[in-house]
Amino acid sequence: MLSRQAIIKQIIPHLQPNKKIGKGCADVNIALSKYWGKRQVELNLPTNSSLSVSLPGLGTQTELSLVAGTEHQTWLNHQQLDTHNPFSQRLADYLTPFCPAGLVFNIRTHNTVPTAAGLASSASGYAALVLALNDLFDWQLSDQHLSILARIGSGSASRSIYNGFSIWHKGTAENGMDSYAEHIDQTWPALCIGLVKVNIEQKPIGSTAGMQQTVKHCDLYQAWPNQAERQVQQIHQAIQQRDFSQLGQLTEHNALSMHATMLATWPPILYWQAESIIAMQQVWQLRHQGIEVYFTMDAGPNLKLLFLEDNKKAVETAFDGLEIIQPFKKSTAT
Ligand code: 2P0
Repeated sequence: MLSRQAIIKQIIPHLQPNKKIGKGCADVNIALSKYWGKRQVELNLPTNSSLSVSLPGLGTQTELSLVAGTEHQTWLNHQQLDTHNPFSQRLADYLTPFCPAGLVFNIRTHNTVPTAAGLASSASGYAALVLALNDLFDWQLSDQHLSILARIGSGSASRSIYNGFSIWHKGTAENGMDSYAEHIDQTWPALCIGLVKVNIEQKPIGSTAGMQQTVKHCDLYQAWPNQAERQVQQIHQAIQQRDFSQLGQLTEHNALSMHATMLATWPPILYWQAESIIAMQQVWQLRHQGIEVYFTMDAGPNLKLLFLEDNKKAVETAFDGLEIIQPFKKSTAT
């Protein structure tokens, strides 16, 4: 099996910094067709391709520098983290192969993702980190290579190298060199994403462990990779044709199918809360009334709604305190 270190060595040309501080920033992304399951854990190689849209303004900004020392130093949102903190340890493990001998990284990272929004910051976090490394060392890597390095940090980060829509090809190679995301050259100014914040408490199980459990202990999981692969293609087509009904239906079906595999694993995994189900029923009720709105959900209880600008008022009225983002419109805040 190939190690992370071996792959990183293949991609990066050298370890001589070109400047004092390297900077990177990246947005979070919402998968419209989800990544759920790894065929190889060390390199985060997925069992299926996935497709996402990024949320401008919600993400991570990271600055990196090299200093003399023995342990990397991490600041998250202006607070220095203990080196034993799980966040700093995961970061340190990731960064070690990029570190010239005798030096350590000073990492200052700032999340602009409101924690209450239930959005995964590992996607924007590892993408911003890779962009900061590329800047610090002036490697001038291709987008594909940047995406591979981000994927090794966190699978969904492979998609956060880009703005807008992106597709992460699962690839088949053992070394994962064909498992990277690519930008989809399409915009959709009327597309709205609404963030329904149900609960911000700790998840019952992290997504990395949740995926592993589902792959190992769920008979229904066998059907998932084929369905996901098909839906990635169908969603891509719906985006190209600006067919919102297709996009919404496929996205909601994809999310519910992923959650069905979690429920059918043992012990079961359920990220939903009672309020999540109430929100789903509200969505279905709105559709019944002729307002086209769909939802998707990730490894948490919050819903992300999809609708078009024409229905913004109606959806806002139905969901109190909804945060709305229009990924392809210049001014996204509402
Ligand atoms: C996704 N999720 O496609 C799916 C849908 C959650 C549900 O990617 O282990 O943090 O770091 O590769 O990327 C969350 O998992 O997992 C995720 P790792 P990651 O967005």
